[in-house]
Amino acid sequence: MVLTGAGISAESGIPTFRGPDGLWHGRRVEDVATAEAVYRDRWGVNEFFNERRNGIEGVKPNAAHEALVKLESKIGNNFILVTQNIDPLHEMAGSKNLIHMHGELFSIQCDNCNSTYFFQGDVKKETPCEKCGKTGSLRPDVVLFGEMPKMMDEILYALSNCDLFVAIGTSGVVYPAAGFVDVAGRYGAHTIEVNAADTERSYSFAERITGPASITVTELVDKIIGE
Ligand code: BV8
Repeated sequence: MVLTGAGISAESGIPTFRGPDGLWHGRRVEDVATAEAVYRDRWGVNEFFNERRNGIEGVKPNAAHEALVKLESKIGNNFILVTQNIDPLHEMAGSKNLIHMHGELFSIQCDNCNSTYFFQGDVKKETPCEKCGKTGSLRPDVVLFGEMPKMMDEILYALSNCDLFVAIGTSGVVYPAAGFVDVAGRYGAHTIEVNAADTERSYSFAERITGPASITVTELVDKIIGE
């Protein structure tokens, strides 16, 4: 099982959350990434995600995304990829068995009819829901602080059954994802942290590989498939 965070997309040009050019710098998390913020300032939240949707124009997967596709093609359904990222780089690279536990940037949710659907461009107050036609009820289909991550049953099943758990490019500060290493380890998996730096959870991993993901993930995959 592989868990990825913003660090795997950094070399594709997408800013991470907690780095110097962090996405949340200059913006209070409480203002843009919480369930409560949607009720208090729906259009501020939509504006934040409009900017991110537009900022992703022309961004491409990097060697780390491609290495994970190579691993999946070698080991088939013994591979599962869970990402905290809402960018589409894993699927653009060709990953198949993929869970976006924090949702997807190009998916929109209507709080009037509860539908979710693919959406590009800006969500505005006057943008009608494609399904029910109502305006003023759209928000990103993204898991904000205080909201339930997606597909937790499938994730916990994979954690309790995997032999190898690899966390790539995540700072280990956001739960429940930051606690996955504990679950996998308790069920006997070997755990590897791949990151450019130390993290809050580094001490929990059996093995650590330090360096940029485009190099470290490529090398790790070649080692796993014996190339
Ligand atoms: C929930 C939306 C209940 C999408 C995000 C007190 C204690 C513990 C927990 C809590 C607490 N109070 C509240 C909580 C729960 C809370 C939480 O964890 N708060 C934290 C901050 C204390 N969590 C929640 O609310 C979650 N929901 O708990 O519901 C529940 C629990 C269990 C089961 C069911 C229900 C919801 C969390 C989701 C929040 N949504 N974002 C979006 O905006 O994209 S979180 C946001 O942070 C992103 O999703 C992101 O994925 C996530 C983590 O960030 P990272 O991906 O790790 O990115 P970051 O910038 O932090 O780090 C980048 C890393 O990459 C660094 O380590 C860097 O060194 C490395 N790197 C950089 N460049 C490279 C590199 N590595 C390799 N190569 C490179 N080139």
